[in-house]
Formats: sequence, C-alpha cells, structure tokens
Amino acid sequence: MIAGISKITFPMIQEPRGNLSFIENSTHIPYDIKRVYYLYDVPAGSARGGHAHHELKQTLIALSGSFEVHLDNGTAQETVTLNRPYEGLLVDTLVWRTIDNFSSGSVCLVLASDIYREEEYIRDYCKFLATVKA
Ligand code: T46
Repeated sequence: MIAGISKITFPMIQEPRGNLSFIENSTHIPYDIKRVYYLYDVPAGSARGGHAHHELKQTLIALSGSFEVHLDNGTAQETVTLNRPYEGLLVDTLVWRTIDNFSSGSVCLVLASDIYREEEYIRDYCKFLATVKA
C-alpha cells in the first residue's frame, strides 16, 4: 500500500446466529476517536471526499455494501475497494481521498481523530501538492 494508508482487521466473532465485530479505541485504532460519522443513501454515480486533511486521521469501514477509495499521497496513487465490515482503511494526514462506486444500500462508517473543523480541510489539489512538498 502507498505511504499514508494501511488496513486494519477487526476481531470477528462468527456464530451460527450471525457475526459480531468490535473496535476498541486504543487497541485497534492508533488514535483517540473523537468523532464518528457515516455516509449512507449515496445515489448511484455520486462521489464523496475530494480533499485531504492537515491533521485529521480517519478509519473508513464499509459497514454494508461496497465502495472504492481513491488515494493520493502526492507521490503515489492507489485505489482500495472496501467491502468487509471487519476491515478498516486507516488514512493518515495529507492523503487526498475520493470515494465513489457506492453499491446500493452501502454504508461508510468513519472513525475520526478530531471533531469537525472546516479550516482543517485542504480542498484545492494544487495547494495539497504544495503542502506535501513543503
Ligand atoms: C472524508 C470523507 C470520507 C459536518 O457538519 N460534520 C462532519 O463531521 C462532517 C464529516 C461533515 N459536516 C458537514 C460539512 C458539509 O456541510 O457536512 C457537509 C458535507 O461534508 P463533506 O462535503 O466534507 O462530506 P464528504 O463526504 O465529501 O467528506 C466526508 C468528510 O468530510 C471527509 O473528511 O474523508 O467524508
């Protein structure tokens, strides 16, 4: 995987009555979770993201269905498909991300290292590249 992203596999308890996965703050996530949000009812053909973060770290999980995450650390690019509820994609600071190809009924859960602050976003790709190189 390119620098700035990694996969996390969460525990899964498999039983005949169904599966259960769990996520513990310091055990499975390498930062304190300060915010949880989720994307759902995304219309076919829509894309989310299209930005990077100065400080924010996030873990994306396909709780249901599937979607593609296109990642760019300013040097290398990679596309990751998320489709397993027991798998997380950890996206570090200064990684440009765009999410698309949401399957019908998919849910993207995000565990974030901080509360929402708009000033923390880099929404201009040229500014992103300049920040990475600085
Ligand atoms: C990311 C991808 C995966 C809030 O008020 N609080 C929040 O916690 C968030 C995430 C958003 N908002 C507001 C800000 C905007 O008015 O919700 C609106 C849509 O936010 P945004 O355009 O940033 O949504 P996405 O799906 O393009 O991006 C979000 C996250 O912002 C971003 O960090 O990595 O999901």
